[in-house]
Amino acid sequence: MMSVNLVLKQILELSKAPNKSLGLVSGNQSGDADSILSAISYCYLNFQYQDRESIYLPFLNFPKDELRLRKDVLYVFNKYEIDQKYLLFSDDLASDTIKNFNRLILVDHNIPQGRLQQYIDSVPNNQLKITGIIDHHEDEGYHLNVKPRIVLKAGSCSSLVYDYFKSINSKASSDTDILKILINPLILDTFNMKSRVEHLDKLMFEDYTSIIDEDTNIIYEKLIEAKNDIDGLTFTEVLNKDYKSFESGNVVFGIASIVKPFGYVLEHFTENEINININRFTKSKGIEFLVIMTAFSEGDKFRREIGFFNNSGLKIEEIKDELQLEELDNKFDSYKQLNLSYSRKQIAPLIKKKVENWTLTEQIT
Ligand SMILES: [Mn+2]
Repeated sequence: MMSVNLVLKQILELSKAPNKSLGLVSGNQSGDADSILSAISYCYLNFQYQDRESIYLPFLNFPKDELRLRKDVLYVFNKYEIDQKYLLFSDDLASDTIKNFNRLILVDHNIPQGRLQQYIDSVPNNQLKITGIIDHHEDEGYHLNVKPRIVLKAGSCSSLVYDYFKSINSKASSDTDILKILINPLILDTFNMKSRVEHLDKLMFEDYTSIIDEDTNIIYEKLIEAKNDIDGLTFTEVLNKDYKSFESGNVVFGIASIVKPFGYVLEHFTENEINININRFTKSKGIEFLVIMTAFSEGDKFRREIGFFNNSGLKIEEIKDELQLEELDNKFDSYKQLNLSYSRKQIAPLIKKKVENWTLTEQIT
């Protein structure tokens, strides 16, 4: 067993002792590799290099049975023998265990999201207070006095987590076991250090590769292969794999990111199947409309597409030029997105601005 798993096990056991000061480290609701591995790394690094008295458990903000959709994360878990039984999931919010936690660190987002947010808003007298934030998304400007509060541009949030602990205790930088895990979200999020790479990511990459004796091209290939594997998933599972909802004024909408082009989706699922599942999905998520973004490679070219579903009122014309949209030849309201620099991080705020003044009447018509 690798030491990361041993530490996770030990942390979970310690959390059951009475009178412990307990904290959760939560990744964002999409629950991608960056979120999950940043949360795990935070808990591990805190225990090993900062403070054994305050116990932090990794919290994955989605139901446990949806972990199987993240095949890249499962690949890392298998490779380094990380056992999911030492992690908490959104299902645990309903249990008594969570009631004993009073501190919440957000990684890979800076305001609570999804089920965790619902828990905080709806459970009376819950003691969970946000005490720290480490994130690389747009700063929403809340919880300004928490410590740490690191919201910086970086290709991967995991770089910020590692850098934070390294600055507290330089011994962290010779911990091969955690570095082997941290290199995965970094090379996934930066497409093997080819895109969205910031200065800090470069420094972290140097640290990792100075002690990891593995070809990073091969690590990347294996991760992408696992991540892009959607065989055996239903269309709803494909949507759930990397999904986020956003709120703006009266409107809640969702954006699902998928790793295959619309052409592939239409080869694998019938039009009817897609329509029925999208209707169910939008109802179950309580959203007004759904945006599906696709990102994939064609030969050595990176491509993006975007589609709008149940978009009662969102005017594509208003965003068409900025995103450089070109209509795709299928029955859906879907486009090639020639402006490749816009990922979900930029598109969500753009759509939020367009829908923030919607009134109820406009939503209905
Ligand atoms: Mn991230």
